[in-house]
Amino acid sequence: MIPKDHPRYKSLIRRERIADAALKGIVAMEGVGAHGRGEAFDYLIGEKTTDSALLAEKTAAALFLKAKNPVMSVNGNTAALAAEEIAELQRASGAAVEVNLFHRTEERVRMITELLEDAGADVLKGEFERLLPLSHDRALCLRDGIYSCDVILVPLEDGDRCEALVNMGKTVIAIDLNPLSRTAKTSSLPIIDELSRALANMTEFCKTLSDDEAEQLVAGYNNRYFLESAVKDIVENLSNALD
Ligand code: PTJ
Repeated sequence: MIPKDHPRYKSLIRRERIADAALKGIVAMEGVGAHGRGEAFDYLIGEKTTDSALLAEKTAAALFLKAKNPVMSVNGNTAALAAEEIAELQRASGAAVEVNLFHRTEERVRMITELLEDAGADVLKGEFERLLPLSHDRALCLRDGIYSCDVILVPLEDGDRCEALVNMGKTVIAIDLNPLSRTAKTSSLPIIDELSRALANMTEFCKTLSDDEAEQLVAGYNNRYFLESAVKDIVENLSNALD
């Protein structure tokens, strides 16, 4: 039992969720390691949403609102940590939700779909086809979902598919605490923030952004700015860490 007054309560709850979901097989064992890397970067960034990450989240909301076919791609870690936040963002943005896994088994797809549906999300179903130019199972997707979307949110992604999706002409929004990852670097818009914080902020912006504001944000964003700002924030945070 983690006491609510523990200074790192939220982080410990997230770790507990990942551990429980790994025991059930929802999170891949490799996902436990991926979570640890995320935790380390969150520590470096100060376990808070930076100003530039907030701007990235606002821009991501604008991209969702302006998209024709926005999709959220959900893996095991994302479902375990933020099924409710995914459902809320879906309600606020109208984006579709599709399960896409690196360590894919039909059993995991079923469990993750169930977890998302229990949280209130509407999950796309149908015949998964090998439609993405990749040699692993992340290639499997739905023709009317990820394959035909124009804007896609990829939380906690691996670099390969991110690059493939960008090469297919899609606008790819990544959520990844590591600004040095290939995913963050190759995405159209990197959100360098913790998953549940990022999703909650995107939902708020989807509810409040005006059409004009959304149009302006979509017209003028720059991947490099968000990467550089995150690295600067980490350096600054580290240089004050022992004060
Ligand atoms: O469920 P599956 O089978 O699709 O597998 C999912 C994992 C996460 C195992 C798979 O996509 C993977 O191996 O991912 P990577 O290449 O380890 O990348 C995950 C990235 O997410 C890393 O750069 C982490 O720093 C980052 N990350 C981890 N937890 C969080 C995070 N970023 C934001 N919020 C987090 N909570």
